[in-house]
Amino acid sequence: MEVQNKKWDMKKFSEMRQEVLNQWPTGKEVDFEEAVRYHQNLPKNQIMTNKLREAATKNNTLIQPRAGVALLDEHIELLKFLRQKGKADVLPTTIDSYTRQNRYEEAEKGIKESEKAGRSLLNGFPAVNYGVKKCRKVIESVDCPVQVRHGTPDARLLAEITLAGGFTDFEGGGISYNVPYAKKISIEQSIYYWQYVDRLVGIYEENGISLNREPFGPLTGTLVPPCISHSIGIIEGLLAAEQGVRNITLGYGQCGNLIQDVAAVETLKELSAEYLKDYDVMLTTAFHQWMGGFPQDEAQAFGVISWGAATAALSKATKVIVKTPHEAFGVPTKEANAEGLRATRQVINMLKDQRMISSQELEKEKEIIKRETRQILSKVYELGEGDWAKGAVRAFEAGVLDVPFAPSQFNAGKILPARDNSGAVRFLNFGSIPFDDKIKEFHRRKLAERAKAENREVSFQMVIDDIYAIGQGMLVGRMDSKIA
Ligand code: 8ZB
Repeated sequence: MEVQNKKWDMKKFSEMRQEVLNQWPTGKEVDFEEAVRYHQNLPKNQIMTNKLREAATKNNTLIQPRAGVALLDEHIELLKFLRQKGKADVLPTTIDSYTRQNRYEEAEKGIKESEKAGRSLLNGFPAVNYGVKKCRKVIESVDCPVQVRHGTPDARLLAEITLAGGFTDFEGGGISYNVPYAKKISIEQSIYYWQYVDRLVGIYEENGISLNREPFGPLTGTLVPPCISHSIGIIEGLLAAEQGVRNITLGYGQCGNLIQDVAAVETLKELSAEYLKDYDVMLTTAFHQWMGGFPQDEAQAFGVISWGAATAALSKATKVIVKTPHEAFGVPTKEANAEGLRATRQVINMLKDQRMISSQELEKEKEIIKRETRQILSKVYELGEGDWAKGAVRAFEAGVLDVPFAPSQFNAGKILPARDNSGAVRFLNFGSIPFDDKIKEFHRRKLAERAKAENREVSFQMVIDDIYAIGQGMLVGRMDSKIA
């Protein structure tokens, strides 16, 4: 198989569909025509694209938690709680790890054991096992749009069931839900699986049902330079649009330096509009509060959460994905989850009418991110001989696309990021990223400034120190100044 960025024809899609729907008994509940009618009757306020369009028009930033538990009633109660006590604008359903790996037998056991124990023993909601009707129970219990959030290289059946089940937004992509999540699945394979998901969404669109797709911006979540996540997000956006997707939210994970982060969200908007100009798509943005290691202390965690909220508001991201004070420990209680939302809401409200002053520094940072992203994407396009899917596969082989700290054996893993003296994420190792000398020189100079300030050499130790810094109460990993 060589994957191509070309819209699938109905024959190819329908043949695969039979196979997909047979993967688990609940696949039989999917009746596409009936699902279209179900969506036609959904209240307007439960359609994600409506909420996103309204927020984008008014320059508002929506707040969204992550949440998912094993038992249906408990999951419904959780979502209602986050809406009522956390004032979430839009809700998620986070899928458990077994389902993400297509291990539905084990998910089934997880449900049974959770029922026995009377509490969730899975780390998310096993939507495939529950099937279409039970997904609709979730949707009908709340009064806002609900998105599927997961981490699944092969999400074909999950998409069939949840979209037929009334979810109006589906996270992920062929690169962003493979490279950070899987070791052994080729990029080609996961792009192919995700073309199916995108084509499915495209077919809903062709039937008048507006759905949203959101590539997973943060990737590994730790010190990912903006140009890397921008390049991958834009490629996934292009692949989705080719299959008929009309509404795309591109994501970015907070790095921690305000100017770099605002520059990142602004350039994500500008670059994606530029690269997707030939497609009729609505583009919006999702800002993820810090995705790396968190402090254990809840008060410190609220500091991190609030700084993410401030950055989201100042960058005018369409949506912010909210962390909780339990982040360092795992799946949060619903109370902690609502607290993260309320802290975020407070800051967003206080900043919504303020703007970042356009400064030379901000403009310079934007220019750098744009040049870097364009240089990467040009090379991807060249390697693919004009085909973004082929280009993506070959770019990973060549290390032209390279995600730091990713488990995938199809990722070169040669680049190394480190913070500069103001905490912006720079490149310590370029691997095979195709930057020109001017950009390489810029990164070297920025890291040299930090080295001088800390009176040490630029080295791998900085990378390690930076990985742990926020969890230890800092942004830049200067080993002399931990507070925790
Ligand atoms: C890649 C996403 C990781 C983030 C959170 C983690 C982390 C995962 C759940 C969840 C609430 C869940 N996360 N699963 N949050 N409920 N079932 O996603 O804590 O922040």
